[in-house]
Order: sequence, then structure tokens, then C-alpha cells
Amino acid sequence: MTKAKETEMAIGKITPKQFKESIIKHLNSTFGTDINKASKKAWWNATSAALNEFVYDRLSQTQKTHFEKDTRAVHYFSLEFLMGRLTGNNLHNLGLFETAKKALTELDIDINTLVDEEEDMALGNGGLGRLAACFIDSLATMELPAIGYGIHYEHGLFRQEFKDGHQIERPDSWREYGNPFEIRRPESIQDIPVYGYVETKFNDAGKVVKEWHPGRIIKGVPWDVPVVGYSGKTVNVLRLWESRATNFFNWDVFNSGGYHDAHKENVESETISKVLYPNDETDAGKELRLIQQYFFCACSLKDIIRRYKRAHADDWSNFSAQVAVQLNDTHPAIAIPELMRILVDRADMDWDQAWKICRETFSYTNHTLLPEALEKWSVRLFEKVLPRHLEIIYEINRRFLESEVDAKWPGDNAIKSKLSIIEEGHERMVRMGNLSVIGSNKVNGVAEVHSALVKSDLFPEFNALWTDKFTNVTNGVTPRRWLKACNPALSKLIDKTVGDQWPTNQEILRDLDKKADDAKFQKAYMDIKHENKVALTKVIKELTDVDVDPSAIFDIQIKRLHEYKRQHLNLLHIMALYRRLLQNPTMDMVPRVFIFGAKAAPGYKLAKDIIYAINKVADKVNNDERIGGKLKVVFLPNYRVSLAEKMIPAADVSEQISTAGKEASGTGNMKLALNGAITIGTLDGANIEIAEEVGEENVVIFGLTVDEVKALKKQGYNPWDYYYGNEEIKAVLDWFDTDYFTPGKPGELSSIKNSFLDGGDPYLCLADFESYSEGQKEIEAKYKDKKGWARSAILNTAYMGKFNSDRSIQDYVDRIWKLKSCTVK
Ligand code: Z2T
Repeated sequence: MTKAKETEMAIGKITPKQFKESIIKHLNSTFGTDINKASKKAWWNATSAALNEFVYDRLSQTQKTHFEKDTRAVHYFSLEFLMGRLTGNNLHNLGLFETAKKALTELDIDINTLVDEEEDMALGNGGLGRLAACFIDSLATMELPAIGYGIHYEHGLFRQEFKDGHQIERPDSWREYGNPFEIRRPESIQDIPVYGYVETKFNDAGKVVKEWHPGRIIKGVPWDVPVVGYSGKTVNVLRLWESRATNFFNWDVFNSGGYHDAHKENVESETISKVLYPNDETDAGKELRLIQQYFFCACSLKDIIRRYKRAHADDWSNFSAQVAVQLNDTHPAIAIPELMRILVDRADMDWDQAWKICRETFSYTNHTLLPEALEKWSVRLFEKVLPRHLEIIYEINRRFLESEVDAKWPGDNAIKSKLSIIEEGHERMVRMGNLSVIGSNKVNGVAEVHSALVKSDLFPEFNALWTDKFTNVTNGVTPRRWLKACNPALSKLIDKTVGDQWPTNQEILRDLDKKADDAKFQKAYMDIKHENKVALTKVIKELTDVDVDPSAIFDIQIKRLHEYKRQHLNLLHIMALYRRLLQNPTMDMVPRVFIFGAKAAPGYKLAKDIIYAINKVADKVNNDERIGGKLKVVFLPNYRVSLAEKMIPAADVSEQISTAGKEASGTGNMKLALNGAITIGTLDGANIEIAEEVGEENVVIFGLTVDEVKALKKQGYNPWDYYYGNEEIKAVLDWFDTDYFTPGKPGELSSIKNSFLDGGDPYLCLADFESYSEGQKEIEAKYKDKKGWARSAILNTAYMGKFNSDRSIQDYVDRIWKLKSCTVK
């Protein structure tokens, strides 16, 4: 960005000199230190404080304007917001990054070192949580009234370490030493009931009413994180709830001499927001998780209603016109019966009217088809924790089955039992997916193919009942964080080439296609890629002590560790390459570095075994003199947003190799392609749309399609056929049983082999192996053609406009929320 442009964007005009003075002022008067003795943390804190002066001003302006104009707003309910670091992002969005950089340089401080002081705000597992973070960035940038609602976890996703190649989980204490980007709002505390029993009574009019006598009250304390839109005009908030013990309930116990019991209740109440569940795609089914879900939904709805009543008093008729609630997966689906409870039990509204409001208010995004991720709660647990909500769910269900389902399929009990919110069986269960579909206005999947499968395979009867309910919104990522901030060199080249307006209009990058064959531009583009690889090389050395050559192909797979994502297919291919090299050390091969980043859920045994196997193979390969450094394997520990920001700009190849039909969308695929990595991928999730946008010749597609996967499974898939049918597959699998990679300890890697054979290879790695291996040869051939590769990389950057999260948000606005933007003066 030009200097003039930056100053114009910054909300208050400020020079580097003034920014510098502000930093020094905060060092002295906010942090009680000075320029001579300030620690790195103090410098970062003072810089953040200087930056926040701009943020708070815009935050109150935004809130004032939204209140005065009584705007309709979207409320994004999510158990996860994977924000990463905020300093660099907020500086960029305010147009103050270059100013701050200069100010700090004058103070002899490198801004990149400074921002590395910030802990990631890792309040999410992976794609779903990071999507929420990109979406609130886009909402603020597009000046849309929006609030993110979630939990103020004391500990985010665990920190990963490796010990002898095994994953070890350590607590993440992101705010142990304070966090400058959150403000506690004690004036908006809420009290939330849980447990207890329901009393059936008659009111004065002789009508049956239900009274819930809760067993405990929990206090919800809100923390606001400002969400700075690009250009800094709108600053929305992310409101996160912390649970605290209330005093009044526990005093009885305390006074009767039960100090320890009273203390125990306090501890239990404060446990609710202690820690994020680390499962990405499995339903934990734990009581504490249900309470987390209810706690934050109840706090958020009370907060919304309090705000609504300030403008509309007790008139509910405009509620759904003012309030849209988006449910990020089924995790917050308990908000549906909670709103029914408030309207029916508290506001004394009749059921039909309340139900109409509910259905107009909520919409639901589905993020996976994996059966183990579809949430179900046992009726027994539900009754214990939320007895009144269970009754309400029964009533929602009864009316739905008796009127809507029976009208369409009269007397069809098979369909009724399939669509029921309650699953009958050995243990009766509440199906949160069915509740979400029944209680929502719209249901969307996150990429075209996924949304089609949501209709055809997951909810076909619901789709027959309400065709208009189902829609698609393909995911996107914010180009502010995932290009401008993380890849400054490339961003500057782009600014010079097509102007600096692309961060809010990514379609402008399309103009880069005119330069795709320009030798000078190709060189500039590839020189930047090389510099980014050199920078990553240093990170790799620091984290793993492995030396890698930046002129090798950097082949990157970064995502949660899961069988369906098939890191073990990548590993099979690496072992096959290694074996080919051992058999033929002079083999012509472009040197390649395979780079992984992934956390495994702590209880997911095979995922952890795969991490261990990759680390062991890496040890062996990296130290084998015979292969002349042609192959290196590194697994970077503690993959997280801030590490992604260093890896993605350095990637040549992007591994997107899930079994077709299993990855709902993917978003890492978008970030990598935007930064000029060539995708090797299956026709799954958003890969299909990426290939369409950037052109088939600029990606490498391999493997079975969704339909071929279905056909093969139907016909009966037998992995042994591939084992006996392919000499290389057999040799590589048998290698796992030896002690070749684990000297003196044969069998340590056998679980991987077993998963492919006795385990039935549920994700068809062996079926796709040959095709994958051919795809990798194609990658190598493409890379050897330097000009062709540069052209493809440039065209990837140029043609990714569709995957801007601003486009996703515009689709939500048009298809679901019907929101209007609001200019904040
Ligand atoms: C998650 O990250 C995703 C789906 C989930 O289903 C849960 C979590 Cl934590 C319950 C991911 C999908 O796997 C990925 O394909 C998608 O891109 C992402 O959500 C955002 O939609």
C-alpha cells in the first residue's frame, strides 16, 4: 500500500513519530517501565495499547450507531473462534502496520520479533473455528452489524510437543500474563440455571404451566474482543462468556459448616469455561460439554433479548426481523429449545407463535457428514442437566411428527422414527442434527459437493419435506490475514502490479493473469516464493534441528490429524519414494521436503500412531546418507494459526488428499492456493471448486470420485487385493512390521499396517495409492518446467477470488440473513 493510502485509511491520522511517542507513553504510564529496561513482552503490550486507542474509539462509535439505527444483526453462535494473533491483524486492518513498523524501527525493535511475543488465541480446533474467525473479520470489513458469541476458555487447544516422536499435550495458557485485546464487561453479567426439576402447576387462569426449579445458578461474565474491519470503520465485537460461581446458592452449604462442599460447587461452576474440548470430528458426549453448550447459548440469548427490549420493550413482533442467529454446526443447537422456553414459560406466549419466531430466527450450518461427529445426547443426561428443555424438545417433536410428517407420509412409522428428534434404542438419544434442521429457517453445507450430499445422503427426507430450506454457501478465507499480513513481499508485488484495492475486492487479482507468462514478473513472483522458503527453512531448523534446502520442492500437508484426511497415504508415498531411492540411488528426482503440521485429538489412538510413524520415518530418512539429501521429512510441532502464517507463504505443493466425500470443504486448501501453492488433491469438498476456478491444468487431481467411492464400497472393498496386487504397496506395508524405523523395537508401527488391512482401510488409501503416486510424478514433471510452474502458481493467486470470505458472507446475507450494511460515521 502506498503511504498516502495508508494514512487515509487510518482512522486517526498519525505519524510514525506520534506512534512512537504513544508506545513510550504506554511503556511508562500503563506498564510502569521504560525504554531502557522494558522486556519484549512489555514492548508488545505497549504497542498493543497504542494501537487500541484507535480500536476503542471505533468500537463505541459502531455500537452507538447500531443502537441508534436499531439495525438487524446476525449473531454467530459458535463453540469455537480460532482467532490466532491479533496485533499484526489489527494494525493491518487499521492501516497502521507500516506506521508501527517505522516507529518500532526507530526504537530499534523489529516488528516481526515483537508480534511473535503474542500467544495465539487458540479457542478452536481447526477449520470450523478458523472459519468463524474469518467470517467475523469479513462481517466487520463489510460493515455488517454482527456479534460473535462463544466461550471464554481459560485454556484453548492444547500445546503439542513431541517426546521421542510421540505427541504430548500440554496446557495452553494464552492469557496467563494478561491479554490486551479483551475487555471484561461486568455490567452485562447473566445468571444461568442448570439441573433441578420441573413442577407442573396451574396459573390463576387455570392454565397448566411449567416451573423449572434449577439445582444451581451459574454466573456468565462477558469478555469483549474488538473485531476490527479492514479500513477500521466498523469495529464489531466477539463476546465470550466466562463461567463463575454465584454466591447466593452456595452460602447455605457454607453456613451449615460445609466449606469444602461450597468450595466444590464453586470449582464445578468455574470448570465450565476452563477448557476447550480437543475433538475435531468426534462427539465427546460428556456432561460438561452439554453444560458448556447450554451455558453460552443461554447467556447469549439473554444478552440479545436484553438489547432487543431496550428498543422494543415487551413487543416480540419484531424479534425475528431484528435478530438472526447462525448456529455453527449443531454445537449451539440447544439455543432452539432455550428460546422456546423463554417465550413460552417466561413471556407467556402461545406455542405456535413462539415456534414461528424460533424458526424465523435460527439457521444452521452443517460442517461434516462423518457419523461419529453427529451429536447425540442421552435422554438420561439431558433430563438431569436440562429437564425443562427435554420436555420442550418432546413437544417440538410431537407436533412435528403428528402434523408435518404425518401430512406428507400418512401412517409411515419408518419415516417417523428416522426423522424423530428422539432415537429409540437400547439407550434413548436426542439427535441434535434433527433438532437443528426442524428448528431452522435455512440449513447450509460448506461447499457445493458437500451441500449436495447433505441433501441426498444425510437429510433426504427433510429435503423432500422442505426443499427450500437447504442451500449451499461455499467457505472462504480472509485475504487480509491469509495474503496481505502473512505474505508481505507478495502483497507488495501485487500492489505494484494491480493496485492496492484487492484486500476488499479479491477479484482484482484476476488481472495478474496478464502477467502469468511475463518472464520478469515470473522471476519476481518466484524470487518471493524462494525468500519465503528461506525464512521457513530457519523455522524448521529452530523447531526440529533438521537442515532443509530451500531449492527443494516444499510439499506441505497442514490440518488436523484424521484418518479421512489421509496423512498416512502421504506417508505411504514417502516410504515408497524412499524405497525407490534406496533401490536406485542415482534416480533422477527433484529434491523434495515433505512438511507436516497436525494435532491429534488426545484420545485418538491411530491418529497419534500416525504422528509417531511420520516422526520415525523422518528420523531415518533425514539421516540416511545414501539418498543424497533428495528426500527430507519434517513434522513441525504445535501447528497453529501463527505457524500456518509462516508455512503457507513458503509452500510449493498443497496436499488435499481426503477420501472423496469426506472433507466437507477444507479452507487450508484455499489459503495455500492463494499463496501460489499447486494443489495435489482429490475431487472432494472445495477442491472441486478450486480446480474449476484456477483451471484443471493448474492443479493435479487424482483418485476415486464420490460416486466411485460409493460404488467400490457397495461392491465390497478388499484392501488385500491391493496388497497382493501391487508389489510396492506390499513391500511398504511390510516395512511397518520391521524395526527399520524403530531400531530394536519391531512392531511399534504395526498398527498403521493393520489399519490398512485387518482394519479394512475405511478411507481407501490403498485403492487411491497408485493414482496418488502418478499424481506426484505429474507434480514433479510440472516443477521441472520452471516457466510452466511459475505460470501455474501465479494463476492460482490470480483466480482464487471466489474463496474470499467476503464472498461467503455476501452469500449468507443474500441467501440466509437478509442483512443490510450500516455505515458508521
Ligand atoms: C471442523 O473443523 C470441521 C467440521 C466439523 O464437524 C468439526 C470441526 Cl472442529 C463437526 C471442518 C471440516 O472438516 C472442514 O472440511 C471445513 O472446511 C471446516 O469445518 C469449515 O467448514
